[in-house]
Amino acid sequence: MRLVFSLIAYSLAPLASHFSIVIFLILRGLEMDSATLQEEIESFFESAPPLKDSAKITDKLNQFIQFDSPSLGKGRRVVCVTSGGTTVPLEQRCVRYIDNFSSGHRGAASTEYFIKAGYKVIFLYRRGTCQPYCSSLPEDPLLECFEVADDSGFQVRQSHSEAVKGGIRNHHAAVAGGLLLKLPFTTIFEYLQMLRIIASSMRSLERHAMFYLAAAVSDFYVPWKSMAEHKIQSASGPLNMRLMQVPKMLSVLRTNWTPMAFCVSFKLETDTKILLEKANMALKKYKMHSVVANELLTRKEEVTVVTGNGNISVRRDKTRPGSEVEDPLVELLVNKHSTYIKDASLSK
Ligand code: 9Z3
Repeated sequence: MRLVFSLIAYSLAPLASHFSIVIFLILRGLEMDSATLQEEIESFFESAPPLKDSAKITDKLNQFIQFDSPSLGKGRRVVCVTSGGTTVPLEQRCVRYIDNFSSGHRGAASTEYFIKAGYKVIFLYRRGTCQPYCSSLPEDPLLECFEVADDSGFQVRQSHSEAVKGGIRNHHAAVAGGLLLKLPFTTIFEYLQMLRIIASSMRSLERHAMFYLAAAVSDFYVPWKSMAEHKIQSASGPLNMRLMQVPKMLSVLRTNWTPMAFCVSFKLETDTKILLEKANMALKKYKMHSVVANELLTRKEEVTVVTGNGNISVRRDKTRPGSEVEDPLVELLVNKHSTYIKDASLSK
């Protein structure tokens, strides 16, 4: 790529017309941009603490993707749903960290709708956040759903028995049926390393792969090597800290890791005035197929799906009690994914 840019640029430069100089500068700019991003990404991964169990995770992923589809799952669609916020540790033996807000509800609910629509789901989630098939359970299911029986065994409380039975049944069916693989992360380092491994295992699925990137990912981080090893001491006075920018992995995901996958990212803002403009920028800059724009306070009621062909507003059906915006949202994206797969077969 770099060579091509240089060749075109250098062959145009001698023309010395105004036009060729402009092209020359644009191409040089593009070349520099992609080279710098590549360097930033390499330096991020090199400086990250090695991911524990990466070989085990790769094995699990390969087994999951190949299960019931010996031809590397070409017929079956697989979606990677990311969910929850990443943490940014401030100390290597971490006592303090910066967090990104996300309860994990969007990711967990969407996972259930994707499975219903016939997808296999890789659920990459932040430890401790909402889980699929648990939305009807109380906050502390173990302590609130069970009671000690007379014979000193324990039983499900009558009031929660339907929710517990339904949750266990659906979760078991999804996992045993090879439709759900759950992988937990905590830090930004774990999240991005796992996303890269997942992308490389999904590459062979080509257009049948989808990314649904609902996790709230930190934009800033402290490089592992420049991070304090021990707990930062407050006796030293106010804390000055320089955070590096996390390189935007969305563009490498799209162009290098899984170039054929259908990619949906999310844009969260608290100021509605800039939301759609930012989502549009993300669509173009990272070459996403769709960007789901949502505002923090109304995110459970409505979202806007921003695409190259215009914006689509998606709302929760208020007339149905318990309805969720993820239901029509996933339906819309599944249809878009179908069109994307069909387009490839038409152009063959
Ligand atoms: C989202 O926008 C999600 O929809 C929410 C879901 C995190 C708001 P909950 O988990 O909330 O149901 O409580 N996720 C993406 C947020 C994000 O970090 N996006 C980046 C950005 O906006 C782009 S990758 O810059």
